Amino acid sequence: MKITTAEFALGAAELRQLPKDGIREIAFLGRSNVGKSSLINKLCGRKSLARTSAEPGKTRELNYYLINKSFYFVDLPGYGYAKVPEQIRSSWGKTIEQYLRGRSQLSLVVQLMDARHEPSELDLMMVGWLDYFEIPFLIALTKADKLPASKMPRYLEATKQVFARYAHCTEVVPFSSVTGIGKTDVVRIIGEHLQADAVAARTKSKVAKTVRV
Ligand SMILES: Nc1nc2c(ncn2[C@@H]2O[C@H](COP(=O)(O)OP(=O)(O)OP(=O)(O)O)[C@@H](O)[C@H]2O)c(=O)[nH]1
Ligand SMILES: [Mg+2]
Repeated sequence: MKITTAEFALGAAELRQLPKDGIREIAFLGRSNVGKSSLINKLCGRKSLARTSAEPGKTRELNYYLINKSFYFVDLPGYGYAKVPEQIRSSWGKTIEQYLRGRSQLSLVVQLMDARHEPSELDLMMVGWLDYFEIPFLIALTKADKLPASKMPRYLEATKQVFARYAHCTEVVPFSSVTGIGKTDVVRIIGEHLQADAVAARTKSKVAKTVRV
């Protein structure tokens, strides 16, 4: 798959504002400032499609981008930003949880983690939760440009081992929105998921027709 077009579609503060068009979605999840918006921009080859900032907590809505006029990228609000008041934090949590659990058109979650640090407790909670609810996810290790290249192979091996126990973790990919490392892999994996979903949907509709006859 190649990403040829990307356009902002809408920003939703509440779930009732989400699109009702049934188009497939790829959601980007991770703590505040981990690089979600930068990763979306890099995948789309655009500098400022998704707003990025050195100040954490920038993305506060679920921001939808229509890709190739056929599926959405959903930039989710980051979690774990301490300066956000507790009340808002818990309502964000609820919104994200409801979105992830209830969104039938969700095809894949791209879970971002900082390549320089061990996964945080919140990261591991999130991943365990995705796995429990059988939501397929890909792990993108962001800011990989800040990790010395000589350390990368061993680090990647160790990280893959940590996540091997999650049945719904498809792959672990180092990523950098500065150098573009990992871009081809992430786009390929997303394309494969969308393809598999399309095949599953066709099979389902054939079965439904057969049953009806
Ligand atoms: N060196 C380096 N910096 C990065 C990379 N990705 C993001 N950054 C920087 O990290 C900061 C946060 O990036 P964002 O893309 O805004 O992060 P976010 O996850 O969308 O943050 P929130 O919207 O607050 O949840 C910015 O200063 C980016 O320039 C990367 O791959 N390498
Ligand atoms: Mg953002």
